[in-house]
Amino acid sequence: MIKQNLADALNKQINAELYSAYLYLSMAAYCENISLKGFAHWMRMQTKEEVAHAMHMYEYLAERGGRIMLETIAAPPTEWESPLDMFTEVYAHEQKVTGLINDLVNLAQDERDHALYTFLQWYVSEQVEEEASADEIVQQLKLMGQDNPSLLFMLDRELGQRVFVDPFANQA
Ligand code: OFO
Repeated sequence: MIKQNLADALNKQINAELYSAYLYLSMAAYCENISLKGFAHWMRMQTKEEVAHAMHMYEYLAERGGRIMLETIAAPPTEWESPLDMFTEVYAHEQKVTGLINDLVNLAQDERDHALYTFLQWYVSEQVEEEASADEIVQQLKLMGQDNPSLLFMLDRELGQRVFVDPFANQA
């Protein structure tokens, strides 16, 4: 059975992953409103991914005999100045989540919970990808500059192609 302080920390992270889902869904809604349907699609796929991250932790905590405690999910912001402003926030948010995952890994190590430590390694690698994909889009938007509707339209089409692949599909 998992120690109580580790169960508490995992519950907090489940909440953080669900907040990420809520934040990205709010960003999707903003993009719908400014007619960037491809950006909105990308954000909805990201929302699904965050829910998958939360559910994977939920299932793990249940498997380890921990009590799952769902708490209030904070309200996300609803407006951004531009797609660049929004993706800059995505990047900053993912850096913050990386910090939270690293804190969890440190705690698992301190408590000598090797199973949890191993479980968390997937999230450590995932955060590298999460940061890289957000940063790539920030850089594209910066290169494009302000007031370049045709390039923005092209990026919107590209982001609209994103396909959600359940990262845990092959796990029971
Ligand atoms: Fe769950 O990786 Fe983003 O927040």
